[in-house]
Amino acid sequence: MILPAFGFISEIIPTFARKPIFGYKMIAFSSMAIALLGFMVWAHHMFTSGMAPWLQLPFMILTMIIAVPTGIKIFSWTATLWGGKIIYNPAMLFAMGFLVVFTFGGITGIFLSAVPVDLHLHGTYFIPAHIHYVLFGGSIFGIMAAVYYWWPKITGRMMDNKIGVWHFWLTFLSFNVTFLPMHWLGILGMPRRVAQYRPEFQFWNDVASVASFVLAASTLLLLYNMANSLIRGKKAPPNPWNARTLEWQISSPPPYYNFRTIPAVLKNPYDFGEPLPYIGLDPSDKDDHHPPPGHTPEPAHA
Ligand code: HEM
Ligand code: HEM
Ligand SMILES: [Cu+2]
Repeated sequence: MILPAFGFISEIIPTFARKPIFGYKMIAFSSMAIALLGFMVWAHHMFTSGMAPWLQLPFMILTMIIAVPTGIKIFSWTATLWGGKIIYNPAMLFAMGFLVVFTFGGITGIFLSAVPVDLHLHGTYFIPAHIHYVLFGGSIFGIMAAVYYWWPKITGRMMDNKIGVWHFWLTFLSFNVTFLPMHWLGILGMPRRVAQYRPEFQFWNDVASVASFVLAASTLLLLYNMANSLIRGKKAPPNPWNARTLEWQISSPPPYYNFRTIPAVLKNPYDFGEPLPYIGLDPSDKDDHHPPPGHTPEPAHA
């Protein structure tokens, strides 16, 4: 569930930091390593189920090892941001929010991979806390970033930037107020999947409950933004973000046959700052769906 989000983030961060992605090969290699290692960690969900203790050890170590390729990606994305000319639009905000909350969820995952710690935390609210930091803060934040990024390409319409920024901040803040307290409720021993809890857990449950309604409601801003964009959104240019990958070198939405002639790719997709143009089109191709290559040197702020 997280691998597609990793792909979105690797596309979006270089575009809005206006920088080549840091460590392209290591990012690609670490995705393969995570995909492979992902098949070898399942028993970390069964540490308390009575499995043979000698079997716990390899699964504990394999689970800890998966944090290495994950860490390589996190550091590469952060290094891509470093010194970049960052454009804070909704797609980029969700991508950067992803970095913060997903990293947090990955770290609690490492806590849980340690068998002695898991014996204490399994079955408590620490698990829903981890779940939501990786699944909501990871997969869902990644999807949100991707929706804002590729929406103009898919629909041919722009979304409203201001509503998107509000959507991000409301989601990001209420997300943390909802799910952060679950960590300490869990450490104190509040069980998951039980509706009744001890009176000392009341306060943080109330806080989380109130924030959860704000979190759910913040999604209405996205739905409104989408509907509004479809009905009266500005027409999207071919390449509103000045991205360098191929899908942006064609009209929004792309014509049925995509490129009429096969474009010649002359440079790498993430080489921001390199002289344009970077794709060559057959000059005999008079299809006006294509933007002139290298036409827009200034980054878009919307
Ligand atoms: C560094 C990365 C990660 C590590 C080391 C890790 C480790 C763990 C461990 C050890 C557990 C079992 C806790 C228990 O039940 O006692 C757990 C639970 C869980 N993890 Fe992760 N995790 C990581 C990333 C992820 C990601 C990326 C996702 C999904 C996008 C995810 C989703 C879940 C879910 C849904 C559960 C709870 C399943 C359930 O009992 O309902 N984790 N994680
Ligand atoms: C407003 C948003 C959300 C709220 C308030 C919320 C709240 C909760 C709570 C309180 C639990 C624990 C229930 C219990 O153990 O008693 C839970 C479980 C869970 N949530 Fe969420 N959640 C939200 C969104 C999501 C999303 C977007 C995902 C996945 C992408 C997700 C995945 C899960 C999973 C896998 C469980 C474990 C279910 C189980 O115990 O069998 N949640 N959620
Ligand atoms: Cu797992």
